[in-house]
Amino acid sequence: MRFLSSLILPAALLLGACGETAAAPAAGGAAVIEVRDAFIVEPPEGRDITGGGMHVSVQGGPVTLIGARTDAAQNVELHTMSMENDMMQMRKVESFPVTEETPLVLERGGNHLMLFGVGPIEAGSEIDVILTFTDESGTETEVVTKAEIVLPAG
Ligand SMILES: [Cu+2]
Repeated sequence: MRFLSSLILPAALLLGACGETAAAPAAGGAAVIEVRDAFIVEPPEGRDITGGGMHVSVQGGPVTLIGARTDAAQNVELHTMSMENDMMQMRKVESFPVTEETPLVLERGGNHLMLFGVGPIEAGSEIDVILTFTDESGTETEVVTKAEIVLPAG
């Protein structure tokens, strides 16, 4: 029952945020997605590009993260980060898989969200980030999560 109780909180947040049961399983018992620890890094002074991350897990079948958006940014992309020729390279991708065995971790220095055209956001505040997933049947599900604005590392 410990796992079940961990699912209740995000669902309750969703209900409060938008009145939709976005994290609830679709008809037919589809996957249940849990998003936690979402964050967006406060952009440096004078910049409107920044990164963010979160932890996404799923029960009941694999899903695919195919997009993210927020009122706080004009555009949000999914990026990978890897070492190529001794250089850290970021690359835009169309999606990230999430399975029961392998949760999706978006983080600084790894796979991440990249936000462009970011409006004024301050460390310590929270913004809604809307994530779009598809399941194996192609059904789209939106999950709204609260992302904390955090200070740049170092
Ligand atoms: Cu990036």
